[in-house]
Amino acid sequence: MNENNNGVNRSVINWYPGHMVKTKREIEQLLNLIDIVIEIIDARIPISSKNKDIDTLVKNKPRILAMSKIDLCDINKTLSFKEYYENLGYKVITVDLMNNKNLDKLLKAINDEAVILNEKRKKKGLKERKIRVLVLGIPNVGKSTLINRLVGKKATQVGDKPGITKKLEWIRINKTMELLDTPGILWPKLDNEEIALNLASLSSIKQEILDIEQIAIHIINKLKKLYPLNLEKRYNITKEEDNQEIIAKIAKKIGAMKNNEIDYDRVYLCILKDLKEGYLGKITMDELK
Ligand SMILES: Nc1nc2c(ncn2[C@@H]2O[C@H](COP(=O)(O)OP(=O)(O)OP(=O)(O)O)[C@@H](O)[C@H]2O)c(=O)[nH]1
Ligand SMILES: [Mg+2]
Repeated sequence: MNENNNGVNRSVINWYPGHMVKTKREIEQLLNLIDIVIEIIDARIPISSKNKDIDTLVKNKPRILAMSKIDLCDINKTLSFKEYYENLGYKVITVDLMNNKNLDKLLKAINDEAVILNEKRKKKGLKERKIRVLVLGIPNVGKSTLINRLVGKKATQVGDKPGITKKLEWIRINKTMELLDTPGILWPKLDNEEIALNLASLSSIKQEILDIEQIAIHIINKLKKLYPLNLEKRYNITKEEDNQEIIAKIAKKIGAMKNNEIDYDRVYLCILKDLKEGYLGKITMDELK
């Protein structure tokens, strides 16, 4: 069993799905229609889920950085990351899209931009028009969920796996606002193993791209380092135990045994599910240096 994260096969994660290339090209072509960009990152991995290519893509359009899933993150760390991004010049809003938390702040920020836009139009003698908002981010961060929340019904498909949204789609929110939903986009080379494993741990890349054992061990190692008490609480194991022992204990606890042998895949899947669904506590996997 691999106890560290060095075993990720670089050639496997050196990948770039064709639809992401297409999406980026289509966004570039539409950019002059856009008034404001909402970039969404996952508050549990605020560094790993930030696609730096988006800076180049959206140039100097007004931008809001939304940190999603704050119902699942370590909120004190999230506040430090919020400050970190604010110091870099971003307007940051943290949101919980399950409980509609801070959606009002997001709406206000968009409306403020709409006022500026229409004042400029008025001065030029032009009629008021709807503000056009581009929603961007890596897969599975909640772009479509955000749009559904703002529109107040299921206007676009969502799901807990990457790649649910397949094409660009305009959605009218109300008389004054339209949002463009987009497929998640990543960068061409996932060459940072830590980041790749974080993304796989939280389903922003397909789990199958990496080895499930490595993802599960990565999660255990993270918890040992950052949240040992959560590990103890969920599985009754301590950070001193080695990973082989830990896997065996979890297997026993959840009954993942086949002919007296550990059903490893079931254990690994259980660890991933527990992390994603919050049974391992409210966690933030990235650290501020
Ligand atoms: N707990 C929690 N879950 C969320 C939140 N926002 C989104 N989700 C869940 O995250 C999953 C992904 O949401 P989507 O809206 O489909 O994500 P997306 O960014 O559109 O993903 P792609 O279309 O694949 O790029 C869904 O299962 C949502 O229910 C949130 O704030 N909190
Ligand atoms: Mg989507």
